[in-house]
Amino acid sequence: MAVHVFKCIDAHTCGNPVRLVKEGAPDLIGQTMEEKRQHFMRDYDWIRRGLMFEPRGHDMMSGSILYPPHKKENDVAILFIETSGCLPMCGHGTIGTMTIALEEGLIQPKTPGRIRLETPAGLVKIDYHKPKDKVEWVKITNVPSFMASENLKVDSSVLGELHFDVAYGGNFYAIIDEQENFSGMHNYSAGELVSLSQELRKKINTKYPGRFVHPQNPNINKVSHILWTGQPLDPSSNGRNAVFYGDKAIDRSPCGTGTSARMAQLHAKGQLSLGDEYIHESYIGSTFKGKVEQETLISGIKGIIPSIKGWAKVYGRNTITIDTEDDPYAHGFQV
Ligand code: PYC
Repeated sequence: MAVHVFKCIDAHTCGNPVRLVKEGAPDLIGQTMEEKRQHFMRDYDWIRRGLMFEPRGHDMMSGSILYPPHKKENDVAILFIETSGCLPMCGHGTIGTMTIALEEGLIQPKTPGRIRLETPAGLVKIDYHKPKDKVEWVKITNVPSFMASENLKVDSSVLGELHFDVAYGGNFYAIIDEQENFSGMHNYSAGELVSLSQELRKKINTKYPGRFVHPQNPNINKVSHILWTGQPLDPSSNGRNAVFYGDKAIDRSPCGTGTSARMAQLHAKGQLSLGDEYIHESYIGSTFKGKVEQETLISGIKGIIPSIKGWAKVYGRNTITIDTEDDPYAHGFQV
């Protein structure tokens, strides 16, 4: 078959896109969502590229596919498909997908107001508020998050030497705080941060090979995102960030896994305690409310269970075709 049809519902979470593929996705083999993620990446990555990259998507596009849960006590499982690949976990993607699924009646949670969601990174518990037909907010209780390495150094050909920490919040983040050679993300355009990040991510993974490996999932084994911090627009927020992901994207949302990594970093440095809230602003000023829900150990490493609360708006329905015989850009492109 040459013409593949995908029925999608589009939304944005605090400004960042989420395209849920409702029909047309492949059946996957695996006993867990991580095994299914591996199967998708091996055999069906063209679907991700076709739906996320230009001409059907764009540099910031991000999406998801829902699957039945693997354990009977859970409600649903999710695969993230993004310009950056199939992320183990995506916070804005989860908030957007749960909002779409609830508003469109695609899932019927066993306990109204709660969802047990299987992600490739592990079980994520969701609370949501849907007073009528619209979901007002979604709160994710995320996977265990932890500081992986502190005070590392990398040379930027533009900024000079930079100090950074690496923390995990569902993906590994190099967190670059304000310092002598970096005056904060609020002083840089998104384009500047993208080109700085492209160089730094490569250099960090080359300089520290094998250093950032999840203790329970060796498939998660490199810095995939750069989180630049800066001064919030609203003085009542606790921080602001620009998260670089994929090859060219700066998250328009405050980034769920990035906020989790940021809270784990601040907790490890003694700057955030159990029960503390953390209001995190995005590059465009939208906010997530984070909280340190629990202190925990991940294979002996001290960490936290963070939660992230945010909102999403559904805005479109798309029937997208990918004609793999007739369309030279069936599998998308990046410039
Ligand atoms: O919200 O976790 C997130 C995320 C990751 C990449 C883009 N957004």
